Amino acid sequence: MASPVGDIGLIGLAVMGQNLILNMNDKGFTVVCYNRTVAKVDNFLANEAKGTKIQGAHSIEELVSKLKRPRKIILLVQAGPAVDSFISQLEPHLEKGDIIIDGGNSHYPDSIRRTKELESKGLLFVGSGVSGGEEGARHGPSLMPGGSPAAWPAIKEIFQATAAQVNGEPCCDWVGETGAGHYVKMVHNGIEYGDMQLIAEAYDILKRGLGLHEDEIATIFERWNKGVLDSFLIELTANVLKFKDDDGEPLVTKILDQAGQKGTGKWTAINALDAGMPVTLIGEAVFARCLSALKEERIRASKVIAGPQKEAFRGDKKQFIDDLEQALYASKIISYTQGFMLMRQTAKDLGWNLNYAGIARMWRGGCIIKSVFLGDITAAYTKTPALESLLFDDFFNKAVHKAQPGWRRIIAQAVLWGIPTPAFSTALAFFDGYRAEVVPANLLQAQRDYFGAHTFRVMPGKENERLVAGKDIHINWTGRGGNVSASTYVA
Ligand code: NBP
Repeated sequence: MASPVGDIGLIGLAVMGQNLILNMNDKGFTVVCYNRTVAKVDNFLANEAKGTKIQGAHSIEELVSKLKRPRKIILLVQAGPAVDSFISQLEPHLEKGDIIIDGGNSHYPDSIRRTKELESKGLLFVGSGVSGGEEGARHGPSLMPGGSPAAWPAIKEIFQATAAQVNGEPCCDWVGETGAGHYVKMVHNGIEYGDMQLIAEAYDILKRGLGLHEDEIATIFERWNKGVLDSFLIELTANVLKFKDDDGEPLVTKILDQAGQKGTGKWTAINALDAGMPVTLIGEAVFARCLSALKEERIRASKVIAGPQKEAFRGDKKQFIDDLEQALYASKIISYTQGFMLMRQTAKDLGWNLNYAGIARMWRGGCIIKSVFLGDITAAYTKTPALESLLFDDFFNKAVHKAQPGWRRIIAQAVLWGIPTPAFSTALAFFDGYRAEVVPANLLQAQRDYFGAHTFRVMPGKENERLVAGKDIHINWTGRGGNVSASTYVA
C-alpha cells in the first residue's frame, strides 16, 4: 500500500470547510476531505478543487488511511451532535497521539468535555475558534486553537500558515487548555455584538438626532475609518450605508428592524453572570437585539407612549460628530476592558493560562472585529502581561480621559432626544462605577440586613464597640427583630 500523503484531513464540505481546504492547499499542504453526504466530495473535487492537490475520501476509514501520522482531522460541521457523531466514528480508526480538531462554533463546555474524553483514550483534541466567515476561511481567518497542549506542535505550522497575517505575524497562536479556544472565540463573538450595537447607536443618533442621510453618514464612517476607529466593522458599515436598492434608496432603510442572533452573544452574557463579572456592554447588546425582536409590541407602544418633543439640533454639528467618534471609541475601550476582565476571571476559575497579548494579536486580522485598536491592546498586554484592566494601561487611560467630555455630551443629548443608547450609556455607567472609590452598596447591605438579617461589614475607619472589623455584623434595625443572622454565602 502507498504511504499516506495527506498532511491534514477535513470533514464538512459546506462554505467554511471548502474554503479552508482551498486556503490550506494554497499554502502547500495536502488536504484529504470527507463529508457526510459523500456525493459532495466528488462534486467538490470536480469543481472548486479541480487542478489542486486536494484528495477525497468516500469513507472515514479511507480518510484516516490517507493521513500522515500523527493524524490531524479538522471537523467543520454543524456544532452539537454532528461533532460527537464524527468523533465516535473516527475513534476506532485512530491511534495514540492522533488529533481531532473541531473548528465549528461549539460551546466551550462541550470542548472541555471532548478534550477530557479523548485524552482519556490516548487521543488529542483541539477546539479551535475560526473567525472571518467565508472570506476569512478562503484567504486567512483568525484561528484560536485550544485543547490538548501536546497537539499544538503538530498543528502549529499548518494553522499559522493558514491564518491571516498582520505585519508578518499570524493571527493564530495557542490559546490555552481544554475549552480555551472555543471560549475565546465565544468572547470574540460577544465583543462583536457590542461593537455592532455601538455602531448602530451612532447611526441612530446621526440619522434621527442630526437628521442626516445615509450617504452623509457613510462619509462620516469613512472618515472615522481613517482614525482610532479604523476597523472592518466601520468600513463594512460605510459600504452598507452607501448601498442602493434599484430605486436609488439606501437598501438599509428597507431592512426590517428585527435583529437575529445565533447564541454566542447570549452565551457570553450568561458566562459573565456566572463568573460575577460586570460585562454590561455585551449584555446590553444582546438585550437590544431582544428588544428589536419585539417589533409588533413596539409598534403598539409607539402609538400610546410619547417621548420628548423632538427639538432640532442647534449646536455645532462638527463638534457633535467629533464627540460621537470619541463616545464610540471610549465605549469600545470599555467593552474590550470588560471582555478581557471576563477572560481573566474564567481563566482563574478554570485554571487556564491565557495569553492576553496573543489573544489580541489573533483578533487583529482575519476576524470580524479586526481593527487597528487591537494592535494597541496587544501592545498593552505585551508591556504588562498581568494587566488587571485595560483602563490601567497608560495609552487607554489617556484615551478615555480625552474622550470623556464628548462621550458625556453625546449621551446627555441622546437622552434629551429620547434616542436609546443602551451600549453607550452602560459603558459610561460602568466607567463611573469602576472609577468610584465608594459606591452605594453600603445602603444595599443595610437593606439586606434590615429585611433578611444578611449581615454587613464595617467600613475601615468606622469601627467601634459593636461595629467590629472583619466580623459579619447584624443590627436589630427595628427593635422588633431578633439577634439571629442568616448565614453568609456568595451566590
Ligand atoms: P454548516 O454549519 O451549515 O454545516 C454543514 C456541514 O455539517 C455539512 O458538512 C453537513 O453535512 C454537516 N452536518 C450537518 Br448540517 N448535520 C450533520 C450531522 N448530523 N452529522 C454529520 N454531519 C452533519 O456549515 P458552515 O457554515 O460551513 O459552518 C461549519 C461550522 O463552522 C459550523 O459549526 C459553523 O457554526 C462554524 N462557522 C461558520 C461560519 C460562517 O460564516 N458560516 C463562521 C465561523 C464558524 P451534509 O453535507 O451531509 O449535510
